[in-house]
Amino acid sequence: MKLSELLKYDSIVIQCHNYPDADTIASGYGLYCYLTFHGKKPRLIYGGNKKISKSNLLIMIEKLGIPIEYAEKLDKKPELLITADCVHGESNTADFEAENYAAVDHHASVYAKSPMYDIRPSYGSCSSVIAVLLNEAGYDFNANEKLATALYYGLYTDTDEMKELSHPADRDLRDFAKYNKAVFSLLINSNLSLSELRIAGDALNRINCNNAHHCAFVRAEECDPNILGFISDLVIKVDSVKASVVCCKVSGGIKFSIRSCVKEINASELAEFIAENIGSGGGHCDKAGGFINMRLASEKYMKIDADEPTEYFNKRISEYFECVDIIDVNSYAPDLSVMKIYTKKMVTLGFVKSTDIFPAGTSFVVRTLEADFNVEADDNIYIMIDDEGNIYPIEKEKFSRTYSLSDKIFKIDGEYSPSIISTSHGQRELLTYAKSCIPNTSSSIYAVRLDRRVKLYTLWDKENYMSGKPGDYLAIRTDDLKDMYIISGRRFSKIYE
Ligand SMILES: [Mn+2]
Repeated sequence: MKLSELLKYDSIVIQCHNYPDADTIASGYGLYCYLTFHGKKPRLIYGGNKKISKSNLLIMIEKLGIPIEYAEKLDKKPELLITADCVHGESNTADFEAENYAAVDHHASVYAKSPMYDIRPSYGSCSSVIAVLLNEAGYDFNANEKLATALYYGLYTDTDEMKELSHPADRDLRDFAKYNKAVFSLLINSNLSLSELRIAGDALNRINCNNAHHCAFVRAEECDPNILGFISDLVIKVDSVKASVVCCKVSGGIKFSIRSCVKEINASELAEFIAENIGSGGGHCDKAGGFINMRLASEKYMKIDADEPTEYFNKRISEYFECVDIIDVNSYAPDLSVMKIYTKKMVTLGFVKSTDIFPAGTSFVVRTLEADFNVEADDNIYIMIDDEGNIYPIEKEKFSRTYSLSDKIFKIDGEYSPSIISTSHGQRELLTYAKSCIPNTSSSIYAVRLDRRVKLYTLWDKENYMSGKPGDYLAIRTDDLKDMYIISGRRFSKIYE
């Protein structure tokens, strides 16, 4: 969605979710600032049966001058109702009638069907979605320090103090928001109330550790989700605990936080697995978080009790550990008789000579959907870019051997175009420097479709495994049977034949 689409309406109401948190307030405020800048007079409201009382939120509203109001009903049906960090129809969103509905959110929802809905479940916070939309609309949120502080704090609280950032847009907001440090420091030191500390204490008394997998599970009573990370960080320090999952009910569903301290358990993967089909999850290999949407769960006929979801979590955690094959290329003998040979299609790729961006010796970061990579500019180092925006470095000599220049246009068909970040020049698009190339010869692989989850330890990375899900492919290069990798089902059909 483009924010400018909202400007054709005059009577506009922006709605935050019930029991507002910092992320919904910041997101609503971002929309409010954009619309007022364009001469509109929107109202910023929230409903539900409880007014904001948490001290950090009261400070946020006061210090940042956020004109949010509590509304039980609307006197007049607005032309447009925009929900921020929630969607009309969800149980955490008070039901206000409007002629048209729009939404900006980062929670998977069954109600995501209108063209004016922009829902991005891979983002760690709705504030990051708003930051992207504002930038695209040419509105510089950093010119408004209060708004920049609100968005930064929204991201901070929704990603457990920036530990569960899942999308490059989250990292962009973390790195580039020009927030007020004094206000931010006041906010982060008013996050917990005494009653929440007691909830954490009670939850810790109920800790349940699965001895076979060394995975601890803790359920906290309904509370502000910022308590989850606090509990997880304590639990993971226990000697017999290798991974911890902590959850609590929030309005509309269940939020959870995961920690892992061993390479065999990838927290982000476990979060995705727990929320598969009924919500969203993600983060890093050691820290991750997720959300289960109760409406989605009931639509999929999953019986989960939001007040006592222990049974569901225990079942999912056991499945995560038990229904998986572990493959280590060093000891694995593939059965080639069940695999077929496929050839790679001749796709156009992009490449950038690193010294075309910066003088040799300069360090910079390349940010992609997957991760941030450190690169040092060097005449010998090229950066390859594939059609989905993934990058990898390659030496000049290997590049010349494998690829030929092409005059075809190279495009990225993905949700984030990689960027380069340096202390001296800030952030720029990597694509502005890219040229096109195609592989010299087409390579072939053996491949088989997976019907179980797989953890694959490859030749080139002994620390981290590649995860495969049913529907993905296990691939082996025909010229090197030790070179195995996993390709997603979608990508496989795109690049192999
Ligand atoms: Mn949020």
